[in-house]
Parts: sequence; structure tokens; C-alpha cells
Amino acid sequence: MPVVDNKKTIRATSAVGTAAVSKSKRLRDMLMSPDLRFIMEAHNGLSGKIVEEAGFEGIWASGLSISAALGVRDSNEASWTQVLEVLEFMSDATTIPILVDGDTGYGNFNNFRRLVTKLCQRDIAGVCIEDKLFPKTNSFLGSNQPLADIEEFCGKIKAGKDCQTDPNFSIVARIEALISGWPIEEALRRAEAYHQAGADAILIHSKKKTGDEILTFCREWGNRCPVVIVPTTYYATPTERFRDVNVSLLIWANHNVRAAIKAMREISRRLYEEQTLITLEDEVAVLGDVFKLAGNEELERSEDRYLAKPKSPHAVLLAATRGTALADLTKDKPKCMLDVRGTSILQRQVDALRTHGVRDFTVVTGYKDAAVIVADVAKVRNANYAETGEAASLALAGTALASDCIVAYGDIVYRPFILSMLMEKDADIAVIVDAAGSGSAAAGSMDLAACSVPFAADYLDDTPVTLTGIGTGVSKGDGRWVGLMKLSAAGAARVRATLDAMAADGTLAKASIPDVLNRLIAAGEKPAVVYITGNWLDVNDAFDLAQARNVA
Ligand code: SPV
Ligand code: MG
Repeated sequence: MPVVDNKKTIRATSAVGTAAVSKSKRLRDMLMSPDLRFIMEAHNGLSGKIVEEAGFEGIWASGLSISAALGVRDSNEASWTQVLEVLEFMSDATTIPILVDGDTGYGNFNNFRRLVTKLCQRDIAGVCIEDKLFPKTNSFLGSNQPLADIEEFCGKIKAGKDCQTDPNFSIVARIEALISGWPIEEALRRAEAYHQAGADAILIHSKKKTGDEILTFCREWGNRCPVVIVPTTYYATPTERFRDVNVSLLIWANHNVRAAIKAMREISRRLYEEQTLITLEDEVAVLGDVFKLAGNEELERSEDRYLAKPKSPHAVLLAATRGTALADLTKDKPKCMLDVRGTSILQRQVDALRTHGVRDFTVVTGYKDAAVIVADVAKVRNANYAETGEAASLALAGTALASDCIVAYGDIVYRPFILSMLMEKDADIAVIVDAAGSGSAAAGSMDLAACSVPFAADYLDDTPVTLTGIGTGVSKGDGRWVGLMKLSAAGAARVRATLDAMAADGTLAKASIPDVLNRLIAAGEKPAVVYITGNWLDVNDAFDLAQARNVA
């Protein structure tokens, strides 16, 4: 028998620069290396990552462990495509080579060819097939399991080698003769046949308690091609002994799934019994570890790089006043909580804002604060609501006024398209002005708005319009501010600074929002105007409410 010492002629690639070397080449180099190398079992993406993290150079995708993790038996109950799915996750999750436990090849030479093709496509480095019959039985179960016909198994190896699309893909032929009670001679006969058929390595398996028969086999084999071993039952034999007989690759075949079973069983049992995490929290991986293993840091960096930051503005809704003109209707609740067709005015506004992407709400309450009930909004109370105006309420909005936000009166009802128009306006401060309804926009009105350009009904007219003044001081108005305003982060900062200045000079308490806008305008601000014509109303008296109930 010719003796070729492959390991003497081909040196392993150094660890330096392995990233540039394909996974299959790295596994092949491990097999051909003169040193004993180690790979470790994994059964999914997570355990694969942990194997790599520990420093192993390669992964054993164990059939037993993958089956166990899927909750099935190691009897080809998981189909080969289901195993392939798991392998794809493992391969994507790791950068080290994977040697797959291909059982018997899932059928004859033809089924094995297809498996090899698919493994190559998924960047799997190699496959190990065993000379038993499909469906396989785990080697540690029963005895005298029937072996495959040598010729048939050689044909399978040849077919696999002939169809691999990656030249460095390795096929390891696993000999089950010793497991099935055959003498070493039979194992050697098969090893030679599989080597001649083109196997890149042979795996000699044993279920003895000591490694003696493996050591004898290796001495007899004499390095005709690389040898792989799985010391699951003969674990007590010192590793050094295998090094001495030139074993190429040692597989720790199932120890991650066994470790996981023990740990999961223990944690489940104790939590079931103790019903508290107090004594257990330190015994499990911290959540941050889970995110780290999943690679969340990379996702965060990529989100910064690739994801358009969705603008998710806040809304500050000013809802402190009772609405005394509504008399008894507001005896128990502020006017923003009056019902319009089964939904409060405030809830309607919150719903409309939500459909426009607003996620955070701050409602400044005052009168009958407890009656302001809207789900998932933050409430801030203006305790001095009776003596103060809306500017003081706005000043209580806190951080909500520190980023993009919508500021709105809590008692307005409007068609949602008005919000779309406001949201689309690219300005630091933008206000909605109703150019219709001149009656309510008469001189002396608090919301009367003077604009740089009057409203033009021409659809194509998109002349920029700015607010030049607002409130009782305006003699000739162009419309009425409806109580809806949008602020960019910069606009919000300027409003905040103005409120602070007003607080400092004592004018804040009695000020209205128009007062704040006028102060900004006086300082050079040019709030953008978005004209509308009707389609909204505010609820000041019973007549308004009746109208709201008609239109909303
Ligand atoms: C596996 O890990 O599935 C193996 C090795 O085939 S063993 O279970 O030791 O046979
Ligand atoms: Mg197996």
C-alpha cells in the first residue's frame, strides 16, 4: 500500500490573514496540517458564534445536536433542506469554516451530489458522510448497525467530489466499522477504499471507553490521508496520545448542546419553583450579551449611515381652560373633553396627529385635570390656569418644546388634510391661517393674522407668505390663525428662549400664543403661513359645539 504523508508536504496557513482565505481552504489546511487541530460543535447561529468567540478555528455542525435543538431524533427526522436552513444561519453568523455532519448523504450518490452542490453554494467548508444506511441511527445507539456496501459508498464519495463547485470543499469519509463491531482490519480496508475514491480525510469513529482502538488504527493507517476523530466516549484518553499518532482533526462533537440542556433545565426548574429572578439574575447572560452576540452594534452604526431619520414630532396640546361660555357642559370637564360623535375633541386631535406620525404628546391641563383622559399622552398641569394664559401653559411643556413639534389649542376640530399641509411646510415656524370666515377675523380678534401676501385662490400660486403680526393690534387682517403651529427644533428653541425672556420680564403669565409670536416677529422672525379656507372650527360656545358635531 503506498504511503503518502500529505501533512508533511502541505503546511497550514498561518492564522495571519485568514480572512482573505476562503472557509473551505482553511478547513482543508487544518486537515492537511501536521498539527492536531480542534473544531467544536454548534447547532445554530448563536452557538456557532460562541464557538468562534471562544477561539476555535472551525465548527462541527453536528447532526445529533442540530436534531436535538430542533426537538427531533438523530434519525434523519429533520429533512436535509431543514438542516440546510440551519446551516445557512450558522454560516452567515460566523467567519470560521463549518464541517457539516452529512449523515449518510441523505440517500444515494444522487442525493449526496445535490447536498454537496447546496453546501458549496452556502459557503460550507466540508461535509462528513458515514458508511451506514439511510435513515441513519446515531452511532451510540444499539449495536451492529448495518454498514453501507463499500463500492456504493465509494461511488457516493466520487460523485460528491465530481460535483463540488468549490475546489477546496472537503469530503470526509466516516468509517463506522468499529462502532458496528468489526475488527480494525475492516476499518482499515474501508479507509483505504474511501481514500482511493477521493475522500479528503477519513473519520474513524469508536464508542469504546478508551481510545485504544483509535490509537491502533492510526498507527496502522500511517498517515495515508488525514484522520479525524470524535472522542465523545473515550474522552478520558489524554489528547496528547492522539497528537502522537498524527490525528489531524479532533471534534468536540456535542458539548454545546449538552451544556445548553443542563443550563436551560436548571434555570427553568429553579424559576418554576422559586417564582423570582432575585437569586438567578446573575447566573444568566446579561441582556447586553444577547444583543452583542446578535450584532446590534453594527446595526446601530448602519442605521446611522443608511436610514433616513424619520421625523417623529412631538405635539403640545394646550388644554387648560374650562370654556366658561359652554356653561354647564363644562361643569365636570374642560372643553377639550367635550364629546363630538363619541370621541372627545382632544382625542380627535390626538388621533389625527397620530396618523400624521406624531408619537409623543404632552397635554397641558388645568381645569378639571383628572377629567382629561386620553391614552398614552403625557399630562402636565398648569396649576395657575385660571390666572395665566396659553403662553404660560406652553412654557410648562418642557422637553416636548425642545425638538420638532406641533403646538395646538386643545379645543379645535379640523379636517386632517390641514395637518398634512402643515407637516409638509419646510420652515422653522409655520402657522395655519384661515383666509375665509372674515367675520371671525375681524379687527380686535386675538387670532387675527396679518400676512406678507394676501390669500390667492389660484392653485398655482405658491408665493411664500409670512406672518407679519397677529392679535388685537392688527388693523387689517388676512385671515385667522386657527391655533395650529409647527416648530422645527430650531424654531422650538427660539420659542423657548422667547418664553424664558417673557418669564424674566414678567410678561409671560398673562401672555397668549399670539403675544409670543409678535415678540418673535419683532425680533426678526418670519413665521411661514399656510393658508386654508375653512374646514376647521374651535369650540368656544354651545353653537360651536353643535357645529362641530355636524361637521366632524
Ligand atoms: C454527531 O455529532 O451528530 C455525530 C458524532 O455524528 S456522534 O454523535 O459522536 O456520532
Ligand atoms: Mg451525526
